[in-house]
Amino acid sequence: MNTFNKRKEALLKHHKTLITRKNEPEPLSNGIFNRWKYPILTAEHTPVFWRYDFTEATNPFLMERQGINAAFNSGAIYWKGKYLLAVRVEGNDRKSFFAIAESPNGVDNFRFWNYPITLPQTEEPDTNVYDMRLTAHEDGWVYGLFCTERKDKTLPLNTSAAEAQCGIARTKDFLTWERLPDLITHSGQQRNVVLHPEFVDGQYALYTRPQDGFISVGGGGGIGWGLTASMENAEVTEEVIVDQKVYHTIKEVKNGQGPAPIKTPEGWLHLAHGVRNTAAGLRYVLYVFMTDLDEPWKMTHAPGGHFIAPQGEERVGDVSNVAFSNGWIVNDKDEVFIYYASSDTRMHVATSSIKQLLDYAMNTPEDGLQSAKSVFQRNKLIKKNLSLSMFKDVSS
Ligand code: M1P
Repeated sequence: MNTFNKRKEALLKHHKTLITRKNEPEPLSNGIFNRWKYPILTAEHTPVFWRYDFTEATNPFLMERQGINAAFNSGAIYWKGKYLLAVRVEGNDRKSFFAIAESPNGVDNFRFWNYPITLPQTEEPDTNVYDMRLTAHEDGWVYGLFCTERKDKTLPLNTSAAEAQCGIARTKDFLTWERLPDLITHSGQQRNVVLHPEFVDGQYALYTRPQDGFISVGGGGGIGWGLTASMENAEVTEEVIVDQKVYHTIKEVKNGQGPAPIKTPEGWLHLAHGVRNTAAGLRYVLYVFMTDLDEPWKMTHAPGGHFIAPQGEERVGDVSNVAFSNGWIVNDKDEVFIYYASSDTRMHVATSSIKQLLDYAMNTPEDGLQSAKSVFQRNKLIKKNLSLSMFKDVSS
């Protein structure tokens, strides 16, 4: 067998082994969610025919002609009994695009559809697109809201100056997408915009993230809320802040809504990311909060601290120390599949249930904002536990 054929066989075998690998829950959970052992998607999970030219005459060394760098921040939806992710796939050229990967059980065997999503352009082409949030809206469409990034033309000499806005597309089959005009808001830039699944006062409702600059939210920030009469020419004229950034918390620098919230009998359950600064750079963690069923812009529960933080190998990647989520799924058994990416590199899943998440959201103490209050909260727990017979041998 020649080198080309040997390499071909090895590549196909490796890929098949990877994408069919059975996943398993980590043996010990924190009772809130179960992490699963293997990343569910990586760059290596993308089809080999996206990366290699398999014609020997044009690629005698069987080189990877168009490499993929990462597969991360994925929108998610439960669709006709399948778990679908709208994955942010990033090529070696640093351009992201969206591709659908589907799994029969939500935890392994994710397969990319043959072609990535061909996203129609507006009059002003996107330089880069990423982080699609999928919302099955009660109007009958599935909307994909994402960040569209373009060069900041006001700073022509600064080759890093960019502008982020919210791009909007919609579909009924995930194959054909209708592109709508970008969202207009009266904030400088927007990222992490998410469509609420229901009409509110007869209007579409959006979670926003007003920001002054491309990376820094500046004096703005927080998870905002605004209404628009139509998604065909979406415009939010007024944003109120649902959840603001707060000094010396996990969301001190900025925060952003994760996926669309889940409706529960107790209120809307939200997943979000919070960012703080450290000597080693920014640290992104996930947190949970709840808002009122009738007034989803009003916070009702705010469990303190992080819900998921990057751990172990998750801590390292292209942008290290990042946990980010823009997709979760509730199936017909009220099981919740939390899809999160680590360090802008790969996708993971953690599983939970509506009951567990509500218990967590409603019974975790809020951030007391002071060390002394944290000690007070912890002492309450310790005292309660030490009154149990199981701890009778613990010396004081
Ligand atoms: O690199 C970490 C994340 O940074 C951005 O999130 P935010 O706008 O909240 O800072 C996004 O670019 C996101 O894709 C990325 O994971």
